[in-house]
Amino acid sequence: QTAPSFDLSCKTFDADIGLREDNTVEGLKRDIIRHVVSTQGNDYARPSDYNYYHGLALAVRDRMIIQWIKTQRSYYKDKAKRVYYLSMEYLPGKSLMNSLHCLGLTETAQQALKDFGLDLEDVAEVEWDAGLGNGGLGRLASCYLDSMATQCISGYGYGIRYDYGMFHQMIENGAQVESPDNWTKRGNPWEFDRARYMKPVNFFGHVQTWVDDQGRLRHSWVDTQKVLAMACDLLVPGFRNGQTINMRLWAAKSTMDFNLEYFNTGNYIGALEAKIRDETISKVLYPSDQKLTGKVLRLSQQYFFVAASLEDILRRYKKKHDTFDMFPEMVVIQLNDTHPTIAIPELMRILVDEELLDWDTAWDICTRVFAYTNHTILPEALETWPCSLIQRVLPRHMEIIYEINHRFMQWLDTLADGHPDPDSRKSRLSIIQEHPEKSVRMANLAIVGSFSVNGVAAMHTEIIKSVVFPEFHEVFPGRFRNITNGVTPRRWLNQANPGLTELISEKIPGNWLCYLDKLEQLSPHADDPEFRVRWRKVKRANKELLANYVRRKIGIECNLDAMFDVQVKRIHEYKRQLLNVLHVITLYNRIKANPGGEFTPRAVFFGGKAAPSYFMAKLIIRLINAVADVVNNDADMAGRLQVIFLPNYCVSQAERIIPATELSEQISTAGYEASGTGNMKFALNGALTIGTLDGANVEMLEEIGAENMFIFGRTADEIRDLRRSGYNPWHYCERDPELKKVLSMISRNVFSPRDPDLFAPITDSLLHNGDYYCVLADYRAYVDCQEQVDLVYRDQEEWTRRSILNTARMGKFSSDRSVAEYARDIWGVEPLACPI
Ligand code: IMP
Ligand code: B1N
Repeated sequence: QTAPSFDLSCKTFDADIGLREDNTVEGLKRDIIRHVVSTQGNDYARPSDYNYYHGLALAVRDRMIIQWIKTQRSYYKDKAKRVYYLSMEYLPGKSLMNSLHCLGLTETAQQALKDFGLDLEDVAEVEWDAGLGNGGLGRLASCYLDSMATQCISGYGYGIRYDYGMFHQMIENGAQVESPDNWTKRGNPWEFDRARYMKPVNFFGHVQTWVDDQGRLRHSWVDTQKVLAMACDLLVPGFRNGQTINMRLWAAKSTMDFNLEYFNTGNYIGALEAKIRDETISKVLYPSDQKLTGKVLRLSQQYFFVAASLEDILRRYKKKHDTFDMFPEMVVIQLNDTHPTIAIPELMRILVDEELLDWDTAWDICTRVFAYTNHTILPEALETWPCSLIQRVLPRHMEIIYEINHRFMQWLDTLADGHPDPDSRKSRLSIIQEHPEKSVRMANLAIVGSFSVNGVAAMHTEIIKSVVFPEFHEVFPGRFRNITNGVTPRRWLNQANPGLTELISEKIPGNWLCYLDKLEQLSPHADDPEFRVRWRKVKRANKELLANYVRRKIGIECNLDAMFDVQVKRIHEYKRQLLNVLHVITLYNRIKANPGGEFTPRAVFFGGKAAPSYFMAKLIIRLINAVADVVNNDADMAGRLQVIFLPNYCVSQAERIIPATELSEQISTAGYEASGTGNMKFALNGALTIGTLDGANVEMLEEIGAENMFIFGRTADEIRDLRRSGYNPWHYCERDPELKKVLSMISRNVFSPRDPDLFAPITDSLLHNGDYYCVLADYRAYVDCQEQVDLVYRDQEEWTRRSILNTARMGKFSSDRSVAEYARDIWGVEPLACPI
């Protein structure tokens, strides 16, 4: 191996900060070796890929921290308004390649590792995904941080540094098995622990009311139990713009370490037990997406990160301000769903109890600082917390919530809008719900306490305004708005699909990755047969890469000539993986019935995790694998139909799957998928979509055009009408022999020969329990639409033409556009002047 050489001639010196950056291959090599040897204590003659990964990551971080310092300083110099994004979840995935791309160091790193006899791709593979989120909501937060950094918006992400992220999924005998994701067990080179930012967070205790010597009524929260919040900073680089913003995650640390008394009383073991209990707060991410139960630990997590973040936000503000007059001009806090809503009473508590502002002034400040994003209308996902629970864990907050509600109810009384039944309206809008258990409705609290409420796609926002919160929309006109979600093209095109990026760059000059509307310039090339050939070649190469991965991971050989038909996302009844399975069985039956016939070959991929306690979702995984077993082992299917369940769907796996996909399945029951963001990633990478008129599919249709998408099924209104008029799934089954056959095969244990009735809960839910998500009602439309897909796929020229047009028309769905809309319409911030 090459010994590092020391070429001093190419150093740049940053006088301002006094740090040196050496971005030559030799400079990077020297830093890698330094970190492999000095930081990690290895003999650099025998390090592993992991050691090199770690060394390179630290060398990259060295460079990012310089940008970070400059960026943070510039906020102070420019007196920038700060945007705080509060989210319980983030899904950054792997950081190495993204950081290299952002810093413009990819080729340098490639060469540096090559000189050490290593391949950058292999080394990058070693990194463990940071999976601190469940799915779309967490990944959206990460895309938004990327766009804030890239567009020079003075943003910060705040969240929780879970020790265990999203569980690792394995499939054993067709069933999901979870194992803990100890993502930092080998260390995390990307983070800085800020042991000096240890903030105590209070829990339990009680409220003392007293009158101070100026005659003011005061409230003190006393006899609390304290847990310390330690800041861990993860750097988020912008794309080649010299900016790096901060994601600050809080880790719980016990105060016991600092409290010698506990040990001196002789209860050494007891004291350590208490320490472990305190530190469980940031131990693990709740793995249930969209269904929450009133668990003390979950509420504690929410308050823990909110309290620490708010204290940090106030500390930063107070550096430059003596009063709170300017607070709403300098600070805006975006609540990522209701999970951080306890921030509203917490800010009131600080302003009223600690800063001694009067209630009205404090409330005025609060309601000019908070903005709330709603991500779901599923009733089971709308958070409520029993008052008794809040009373116990956060007694002062419970009082404040009652006071907020009391004043809100009084304010409703002042509305002279001639409402026919103002009392029943009050009970619907109340922050407190009385039945079945007295509870706090977090969405109501978030709406009342924010100046802006936004949905995440046009259709979702309309549903919020007209179906879920119509009366709030009436009493707060102008508070509701839409910001359609987006995805970062840096990760989801440049990083995930270098082949396609290169091809696009040949046709579109300049920095189109940061101005994604420019993709429109591809449109004319859709008619160029030569370009189409090259477009297809890229897709084929990506399919090969995915096929190699599948072979490595699960030993299945994919048919490269088959259409790669993909549904990867959380397993949920409303997302209707079942509908897809019913189609697969239908294809199976058609091929069996006509073994000599001509069929468009398909490889149907599924991937996604089920919440560990979600029985139906786990059973759907078993059904997919059971069907795969039958299909993949039937000689008649060879070269025609394959079913592949890819275990452990996560961000880095998505980066492999999406570029290889030809058909993207976005088939949720209309009205239930708030937006979807996977839908955008697929179309951006040239997949054609089969989908319902749901979430952002509707806006994709507007951009891409109906002739270039496969839209089927009932609309949200039609679903509502169908239910209202008494939907009977039986009729659909009885009237449709193909459907009937598919369902009876499941019932007759064709897919569960050794486990009779295994799938009875599925057929029961479809046939006997009302088929809530209308799978059977949309079956025929879906199967017919899939026939259209097959036909078009046989015409590869036409398919490719549409594929190019899909990519060309996805410009709107860059998270840069979303973030620019948040900045303009909600945050009231302008992008800072970028240094580069
Ligand atoms: P914070 O904003 O206090 O969290 O500090 C983040 C970083 O910003 C610090 O590590 C400094 O690099 C920089 N910084 C903090 N305070 C100031 C200031 O008053 N002027 C300029 N830069 C600052
Ligand atoms: O948020 C995404 C949307 O694109 C998806 O359509 C939506 O389903 C998703 C509780 C959630 N909504 N709600 C959640 C996640 C975790 C949790 O504990 C709810 N996730 C979504 C981004 O807007």
